[in-house]
Amino acid sequence: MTIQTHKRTCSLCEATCGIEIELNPATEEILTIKGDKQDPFSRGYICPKATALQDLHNDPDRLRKPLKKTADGWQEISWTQALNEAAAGLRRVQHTHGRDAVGTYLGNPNVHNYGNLLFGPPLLRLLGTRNKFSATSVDQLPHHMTSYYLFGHQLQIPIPDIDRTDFLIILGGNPLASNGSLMTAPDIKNRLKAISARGGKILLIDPRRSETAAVAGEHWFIRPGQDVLLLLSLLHVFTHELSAQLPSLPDYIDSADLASLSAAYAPESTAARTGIQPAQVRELAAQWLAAQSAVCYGRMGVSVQQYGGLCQWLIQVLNIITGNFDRAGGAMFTRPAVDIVAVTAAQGGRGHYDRYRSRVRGLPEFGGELPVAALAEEILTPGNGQIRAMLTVAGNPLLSTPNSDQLERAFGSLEFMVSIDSYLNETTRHADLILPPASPLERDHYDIIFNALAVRNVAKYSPPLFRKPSGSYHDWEIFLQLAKRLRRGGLRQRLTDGLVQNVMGWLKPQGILNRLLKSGPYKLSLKQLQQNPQGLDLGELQPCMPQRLFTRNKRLNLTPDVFVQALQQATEELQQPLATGELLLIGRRHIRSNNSWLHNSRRLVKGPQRCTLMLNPVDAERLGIADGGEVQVQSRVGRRRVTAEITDELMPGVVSLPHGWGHDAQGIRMQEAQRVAGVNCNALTDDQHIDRLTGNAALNGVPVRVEAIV
Ligand SMILES: Nc1nc2c(c(=O)[nH]1)N[C@H]1C(S)=C(S)[C@@H](COP(=O)(O)OP(=O)(O)OC[C@H]3O[C@@H](n4cnc5c(=O)[nH]c(N)nc54)[C@H](O)[C@@H]3O)O[C@H]1N2
Ligand SMILES: Nc1nc2c(c(=O)[nH]1)N[C@H]1C(S)=C(S)[C@@H](COP(=O)(O)OP(=O)(O)OC[C@H]3O[C@@H](n4cnc5c(=O)[nH]c(N)nc54)[C@H](O)[C@@H]3O)O[C@H]1N2
Ligand code: SF4
Ligand SMILES: [Mo]
Repeated sequence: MTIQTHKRTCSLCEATCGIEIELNPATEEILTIKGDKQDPFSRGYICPKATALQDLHNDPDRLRKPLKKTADGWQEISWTQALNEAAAGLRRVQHTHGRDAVGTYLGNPNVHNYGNLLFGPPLLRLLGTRNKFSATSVDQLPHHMTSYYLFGHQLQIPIPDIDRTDFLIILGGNPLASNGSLMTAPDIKNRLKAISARGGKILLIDPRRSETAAVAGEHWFIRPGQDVLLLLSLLHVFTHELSAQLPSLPDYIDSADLASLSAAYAPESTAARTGIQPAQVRELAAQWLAAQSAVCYGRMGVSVQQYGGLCQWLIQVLNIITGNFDRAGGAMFTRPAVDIVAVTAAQGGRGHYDRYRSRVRGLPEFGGELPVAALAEEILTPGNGQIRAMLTVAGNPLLSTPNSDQLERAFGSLEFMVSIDSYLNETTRHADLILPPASPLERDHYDIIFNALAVRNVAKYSPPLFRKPSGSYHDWEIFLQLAKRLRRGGLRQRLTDGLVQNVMGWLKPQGILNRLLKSGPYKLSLKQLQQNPQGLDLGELQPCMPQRLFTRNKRLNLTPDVFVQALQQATEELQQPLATGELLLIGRRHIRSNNSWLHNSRRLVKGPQRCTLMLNPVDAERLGIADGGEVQVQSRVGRRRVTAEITDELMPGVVSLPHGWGHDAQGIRMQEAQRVAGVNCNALTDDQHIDRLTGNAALNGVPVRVEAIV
């Protein structure tokens, strides 16, 4: 048997590992999936999820044909019928109730699919609705807002230069499980170990002593949702006690009075809420300044909480005032081969905030999207602009966004819904039509976004492994087909849209990618990348300031009004003592799971049930809960039964449940996931518990009551 080897990038998470797939070309059977040792970035590393690419491809539950919901259940229909009916249904709702009557949700995998990134926006523009939602507002929205206001572009996100830093401070990230986020860094474990090996240090601050604690030299517990106070106390110590030691700021940076902003937050005044002692805060500040280089990195734990926006802003303020901005070992920017920041800046995509608000709760838009915590109420509340139809693409908001029981009611009440997805799952079961794209191994791959978030400048192109079956469509082709049917406006508008779509359809994603590469900073071409299937290393991150500031006045203002005002508004709340006796729910990720959609792979879900409620022995004893016992968890909005797992990994007063589980809905078609089921933790998270500044959901730090079930 001849064996064929195919090099590719794993598209499942942000780490972008190089893989080598061995297959029998005659039967198209995949024999092995291994790490590609020649990939200069991932150096042979992969995690157990990489093999799931094969499971996804072969999964009998993966949809191959469009499905239509009928009185007799789901029926396979032709693509022509499916596309016609999908477009007609969306158009009908918009015609009757106005453009905003169609809502859209774009899920996480869109960002891992460059065809979707390139062809999605024109489709959304055609729909012309303000009710656009995405996974951004259960995730990294505070980073975009910080980058927009500090650096002038929502995508100009500072990356911790972990390969060169001497001191890494991690707040609320668990890269050993997640493989890193907004920090594309394959083989993260060895990259982190290298910090200690060269005499550097890692401090992890997290309510859970997570997997990452094992490679960090030090771990401190912090009470969920209180990071903003720790950051303000650090700012206080720097500006009130160590100001003489702070380096002077470069000319292009404007800084208002940071000392007065943090005046009320001496470490003594915040310790009771954070659980971190004043001496620890001072020690951290001193070490931060003493380190040759240092960088603070905050991720899901601090982004997706009540003060996520303030946290991400303060983290960058601290990186900047300690002299660790735009320099080796600090917070730096990439210069990717497809310079997405520059390209979108030229097209007016720097971002914007609060140009309009959501209809019911008045939450601000960011970059043309509304916070997804407001989605259900926009569907359920009657009135002008009410959402009556949905289009979801590569998303499972019923498992991923807060207060899912309410969202379930909302989706159940829609007049029409279309989902572009490979599975009949918790969300798509509400659709009238499910349009499934070809398999991930049947398309080519380039990481437009994650190359821009990586700890080195890299570029790699993967051709498709398999030819897609005739008559099937990639997502981008589905978008084009829908767009063709949705074109409207005057004759001129229709002609322009038609022309754009024809050119795009003719170029295909590859053609557009080639042009983007050629116009990028390294003047690469698709051909060059094809000649280097293992990927190209384009070097370490380079200083680029102030040239790469996208602010209008080309200056970096450390204290934009929006943040200062949000801090002032939070003052009273931040100075109140905490409610006692309350348990706070936080999330958790596992290396063998990926958000809501890899649970149909047996090899990933096998073993003991991982969807457990972790709690500390002290709380377990107080509540009479036994390890492995059943408990009821209740929040303001929902209630679920789950198995308890007692562990001192968790800080007392904190409980943790992973998200993405709860595959027990009626009528879904994911055999393996249904067998494992688990519990939907977002039935407990609260759509009203948000970061008021950004509108991001606060999925961490949700107050819950836990009782043993006897
Ligand atoms: N409580 C709690 N909730 C959370 C989080 C948390 O930490 N705690 N994390 C949040 C975060 S960070 C995120 S990003 C979201 C993720 O939540 P979502 O945005 O809902 O994304 P996924 O759960 O990854 O759902 C992916 C869906 O896309 C489909 N899919 C996969 N690949 C493709 C493709 O190429 N094309 C198409 N058309 N479909 C595809 C899958 O079948 C699946 O239905 O969850 C959020 N929810
Ligand atoms: N295996 C796997 N990998 C993934 C994913 C996955 O589902 N599975 N999802 C991918 C996605 S979409 C994303 S966005 C990334 C996320 O990447 P990470 O942010 O690294 O992921 P989490 O594991 O959610 O880490 C959040 C950490 O914050 C802690 N935490 C919770 N609340 C607080 C708090 O209030 N303060 C502080 N300081 N810490 C807190 C939690 O205990 C947890 O350790 O992972 C990506 N990679
Ligand atoms: S860490 Fe795992 S899931 Fe993520 S890209 Fe690498 S192999 Fe794929
Ligand atoms: Mo995410």
